[in-house]
Amino acid sequence: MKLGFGLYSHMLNDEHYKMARQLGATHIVAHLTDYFHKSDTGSDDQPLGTIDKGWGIAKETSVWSYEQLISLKDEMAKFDLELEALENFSPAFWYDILLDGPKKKEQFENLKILIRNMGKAGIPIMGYNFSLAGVAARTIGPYARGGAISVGMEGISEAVKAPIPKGMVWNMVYDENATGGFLETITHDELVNRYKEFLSQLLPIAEEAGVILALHPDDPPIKEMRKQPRMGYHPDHYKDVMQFYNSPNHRMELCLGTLSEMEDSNVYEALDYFAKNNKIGYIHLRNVKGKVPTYKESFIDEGDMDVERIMEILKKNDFQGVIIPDHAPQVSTQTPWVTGMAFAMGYIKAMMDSSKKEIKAN
Ligand SMILES: [Mn+2]
Repeated sequence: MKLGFGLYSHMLNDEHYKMARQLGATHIVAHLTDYFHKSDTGSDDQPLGTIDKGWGIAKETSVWSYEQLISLKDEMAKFDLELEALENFSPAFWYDILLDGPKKKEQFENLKILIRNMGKAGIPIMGYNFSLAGVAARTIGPYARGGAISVGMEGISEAVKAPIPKGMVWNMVYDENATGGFLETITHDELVNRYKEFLSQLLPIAEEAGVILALHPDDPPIKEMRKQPRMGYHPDHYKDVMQFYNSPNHRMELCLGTLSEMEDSNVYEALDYFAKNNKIGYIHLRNVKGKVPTYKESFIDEGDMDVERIMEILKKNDFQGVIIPDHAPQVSTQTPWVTGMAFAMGYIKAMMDSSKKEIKAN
């Protein structure tokens, strides 16, 4: 296993590459689309999206080019960092794939170009979340140790039930001028059909290009969010989803915090299953207390999940992929996000290093 670090698009620069390397990362997961309001929490370095009217505007007009990707990869290579994955398509690239709209065909062709560009640039994994509502309706508060600010859910709030306005998908606005009210509610079967079409269009290309498509589970994992179905809200649902198109290039962007939030879930059993069946693209690791609809994100060492046990399972299954810390509570300093992430990195690195040591009997 390898330690990575996720960087948001405004952090894709030398300063943050140095930071990631100094904190022990050898690999980077890069977001090329930012999806948050910096002002959310009064902290300039805190990428936490909590505003239900949307996290921002999807501005990209064309998919990321080979030149753009290779220069990104080369830039971080100067700091001994490998670009392991891109996380999230810009909603502007694929809103009509998610919504079954008129530009679907054109958008599939563009995503194919993107996957081929990634293959050519040698970027192994594309992470995404096939979801209409995306991450939504979380609350924010002093939930973690010592009153550190983190996110969570406090029951089924009005925000959970608020329908999605037209012109928005996956918590981002792709058309500022859209009118006509709200997205129509679709059935779970309809969502599954859209995802199956996505797989049948893109997986053959991904296989050819040597790129892994990695699906993030819906977060928060509840049956219905903003009047739209979720692909799944239990680890077993995602075992089935992986079988929609069983290919070594179809895997999970396995978010252990999300699995832990799921009702009646056993995160260890699920992790063992996905690891054993080679269904992990890369891992998001964070800790959490409680399960939906009432849970709080915690520091990595204080939640429900035993990180040492996570490492044992990964070691037993000889997991060779990358683990990145997911979100972390903010620590009260000048740089709340950086400090929170640095704490998570240190803890994960120690657990990882210790799991790699052979235990010798006397
Ligand atoms: Mn995650």
